[in-house]
Amino acid sequence: MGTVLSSPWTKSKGLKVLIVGLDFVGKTVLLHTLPPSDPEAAQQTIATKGYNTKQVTHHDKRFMFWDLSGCHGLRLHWRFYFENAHAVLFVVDPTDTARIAEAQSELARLAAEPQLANARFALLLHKSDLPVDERVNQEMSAKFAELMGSRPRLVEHTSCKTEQGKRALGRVLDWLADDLMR
Ligand SMILES: Nc1nc2c(ncn2[C@@H]2O[C@H](COP(=O)(O)OP(=O)(O)O)[C@@H](O)[C@H]2O)c(=O)[nH]1
Ligand SMILES: [Mg+2]
Repeated sequence: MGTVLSSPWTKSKGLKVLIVGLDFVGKTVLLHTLPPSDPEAAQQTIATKGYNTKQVTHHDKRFMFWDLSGCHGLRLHWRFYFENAHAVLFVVDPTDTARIAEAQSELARLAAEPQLANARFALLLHKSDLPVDERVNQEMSAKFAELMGSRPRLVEHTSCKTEQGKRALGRVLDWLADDLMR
């Protein structure tokens, strides 16, 4: 942890936070919704082929968010971004029930990744504005808890379309910033 916080890269760009998950779960829209939000960019997302970044300052703490492509063939490239990652936001679309098992297996891969052993993980049950089978959320959260063990973790029901969902996104930023104040 000390090495991540004190690295020259972190000092110049802000703490590195990865936004990952399957494709089409809403990662890029979420990135553009982080403050200062860019509603126009959030409306025009196309499938991400590489990555998008955004610098965010929250409670005087600087972060660099990396939205990595979730397309199947590109998920193996996530590992090129693991180094010095302070946190991982794992985004799930719980309405996409056919791909929950696939999401869980990607999450398991990340949880077992030695380079992310010191990273804190948040599970974002996204698109919370849509009707969802609460059992899917519960199953995903239980799997997340099991994979994380004693690691610091957070679960939030986020959405880019409702104030409630955006407040949940704000709590994710609080959680990231609070960790640094200790
Ligand atoms: N209902 C709903 N749709 C969303 C939300 N966030 C993103 N989307 C939609 O999900 C789709 C995929 O979004 P995108 O950000 O490109 O997904 P990515 O592939 O994970 O980067 C788009 O049609 C978005 O408008 C949300 O909070 N609620
Ligand atoms: Mg994208």
